[in-house]
Amino acid sequence: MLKIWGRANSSNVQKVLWCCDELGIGYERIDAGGAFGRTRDPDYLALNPMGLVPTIEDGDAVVWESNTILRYLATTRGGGRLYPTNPVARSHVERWMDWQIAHLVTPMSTLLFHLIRLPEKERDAGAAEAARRRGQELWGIVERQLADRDYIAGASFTLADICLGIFAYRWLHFPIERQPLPRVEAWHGRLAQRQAFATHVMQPIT
Ligand SMILES: N[C@@H](CCC(=O)N[C@@H](CS)C(=O)NCC(=O)O)C(=O)O
Repeated sequence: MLKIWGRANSSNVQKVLWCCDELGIGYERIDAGGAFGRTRDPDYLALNPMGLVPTIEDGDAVVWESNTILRYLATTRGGGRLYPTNPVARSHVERWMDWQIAHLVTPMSTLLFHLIRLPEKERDAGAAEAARRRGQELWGIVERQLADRDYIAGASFTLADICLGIFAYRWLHFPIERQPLPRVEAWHGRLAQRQAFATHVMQPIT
């Protein structure tokens, strides 16, 4: 049985849970990170030297970095429809996965911490506002990407939708001012029809 280490309110853990459900992969999830701790214990650090979640154990194989986990699961569990083997089609999926981790995560994390997660007296309204403005720019890029396609990388749902979809839910539910993004909202609506998104992502943001 696949073992997933990580608390269920983590965006990066949610990616893995969502992917498992899409591919029909059974798993055991073990709470770790945040208030659950465990990630600084020597046995956890031996699995993942960053001391972050998620980490998966698949038999003897240990994989960490959420987007790497998604690629591993799709590759080992017949997930070609989510992660095409054609190099050009694959590059369309991968570039958005990389874009999420290289660009989108920064303002989205700042918003999470400075609007929700930090105690109120530690929140920095200026940092939150700068992140909101950056987030608006980045989601504007996604809005334009969706001009001629239903999903991030083309006509069908892929790993790229998992990586960005979790953050779209947050962007659309953070208590912030947002310029309208009709295509992003329509795409989010399509994701919301998927059972795994409803189960793992459409949850209180904490
Ligand atoms: N790039 C890493 C980031 C992992 C990461 O930052 N995880 C956060 C949760 S989303 C974490 O472990 N935070 C510390 C904690 O939960 O204790 C990935 O995608 O897996």
